[in-house]
Amino acid sequence: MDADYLPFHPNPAKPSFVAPPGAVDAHCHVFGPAVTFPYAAERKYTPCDAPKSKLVELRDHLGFSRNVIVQASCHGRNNAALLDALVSSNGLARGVAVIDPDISDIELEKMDAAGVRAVRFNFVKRLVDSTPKEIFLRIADRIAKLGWHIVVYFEAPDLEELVPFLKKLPAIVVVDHMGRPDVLNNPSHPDFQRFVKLMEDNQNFWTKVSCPERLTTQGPPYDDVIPFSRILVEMFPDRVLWGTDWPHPNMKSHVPDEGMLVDIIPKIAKTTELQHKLLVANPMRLYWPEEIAASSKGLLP
Ligand code: 0GY
Repeated sequence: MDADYLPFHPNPAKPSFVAPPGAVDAHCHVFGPAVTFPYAAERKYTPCDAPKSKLVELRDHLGFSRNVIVQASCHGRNNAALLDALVSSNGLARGVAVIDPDISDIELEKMDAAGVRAVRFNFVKRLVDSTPKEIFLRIADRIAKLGWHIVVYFEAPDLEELVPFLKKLPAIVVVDHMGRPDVLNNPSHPDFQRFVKLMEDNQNFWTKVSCPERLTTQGPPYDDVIPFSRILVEMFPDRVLWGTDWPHPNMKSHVPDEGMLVDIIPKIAKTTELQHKLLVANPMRLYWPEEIAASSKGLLP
């Protein structure tokens, strides 16, 4: 089965930036392999196989420790590849699943035991057919007792319409890729300012300062995206996450080098304190809170 976009980088650079110990890549995917985990019939693109073994190789190569693996639209609501990657991760990966509101309690508990900690609501029209908001609200209800959070993916022009719905969500809400600003506009543009205001007014909103490779219009090294990421890191230092977005589904303009993506981190988080929050403290609080609790009681080194 041929992928309909570029493959991931075969040989990414070793980054110059040394990530702090325990750094988390908080947005990445596993795809297939299709022979074991076939792609969804309703998918809008066919990805390149990107199995868990390759993700672990990349994590180690970049000097990171953990991954948050996000269910992508090409696997639909079948989370089998994600769950397989989580259970074989030795506790070093947590997951974001895509579920149906009628999923059984047993299924949900199995996902929780495997390491799922969130569900994803995808509003990007080129990726998914639209889901009625009532369905998303029912899903939010189903996950409440597990203490999971909600990851949302939308594009900047759609935010205005989504705000009333997003504000109803009774959990932490993590917005993928800074709400996908149009970086041809200045950060003072009303679309980006609407997103900043949402973060300012609602303490339960977090965001991933990720995906410069998708948002850029200039190409590597993505200098046109950096001001947007830096503003969010500096305004909301305790509510930002960072991820590679490996293996970069739907990239058609160029093949991102994850080593270069890591080297952008010190440009968007300028101090070691900001870097530690972005890469360690924040993702640990959201995805491995039990480890923080154990280490504060002296149960872990
Ligand atoms: C990403 C971005 C994309 C794809 C998906 O679920 C998906 O298929 O999220 C995209 O094409 O922008 O975060 O992987």
